Amino acid sequence: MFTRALVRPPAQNFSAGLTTSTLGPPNYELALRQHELYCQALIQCGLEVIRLEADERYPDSTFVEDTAVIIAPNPNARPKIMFTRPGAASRTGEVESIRKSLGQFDFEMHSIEPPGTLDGGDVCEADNHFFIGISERTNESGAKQLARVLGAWGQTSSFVDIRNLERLLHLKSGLAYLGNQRLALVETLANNEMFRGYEIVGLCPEEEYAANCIRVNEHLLIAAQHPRFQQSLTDLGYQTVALQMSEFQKMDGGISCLSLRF
Ligand code: CIR
Repeated sequence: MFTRALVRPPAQNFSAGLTTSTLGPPNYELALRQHELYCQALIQCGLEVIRLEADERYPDSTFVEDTAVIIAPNPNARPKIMFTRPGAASRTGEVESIRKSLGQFDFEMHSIEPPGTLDGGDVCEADNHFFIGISERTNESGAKQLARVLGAWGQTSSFVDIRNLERLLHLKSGLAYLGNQRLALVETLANNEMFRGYEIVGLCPEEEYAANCIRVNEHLLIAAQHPRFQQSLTDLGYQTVALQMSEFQKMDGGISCLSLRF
């Protein structure tokens, strides 16, 4: 069960962030509205939402997920946090203010050290197992550092190399854990041996963007306008909350990237 989420609204210079998308520049006002609705959805899921100030020094700083990996294996254990070292040079400075904000909580804290790089978007927790993407942003050193710490915490992990899968910025651009040994997967990942043993909810190519969804307690937050995926989830009994994400999609961001949940 999650009880809190940390978020940061987009800054006015949001459109100056990194992107590979060809959807055009985001509309700042609309991005703010979509962000607010995202926060409301988290509240609806029972979370306290901790809102940081927008930070113009870092146009991508609304994507807070990339700065940390939070692990709370069981409600009685002290939660743990691995601060990342984001793989894009323009984003490395984002970690410091997140570290400060989370300093108020009683976390056991670790950090990825050079030469390691790791983005939180490459880390998918599936109960006690973690899939760690090796990507353009997360290198082997970063992945190994996280795996080592996870091992010490009694968690297992495996690496998924996505460097040759062009359309995936991060592992979680194409993969989500839905609970109950079930994964949402885009086609390019669906046949990967790594995911054998899981029940797979596949996404058709036109709806790939929706693979980035999050289970928040009893709800599943998904990107709106992906009817086939939403219907599959409803048929499986999930309570979905569909959110407009168009302005974040233009900057390569998805549902998971906009919060750190713990
Ligand atoms: C970036 O390229 O870093 C941002 N424009 C998007 C980051 C999205 N984050 C995520 O998927 N976890």
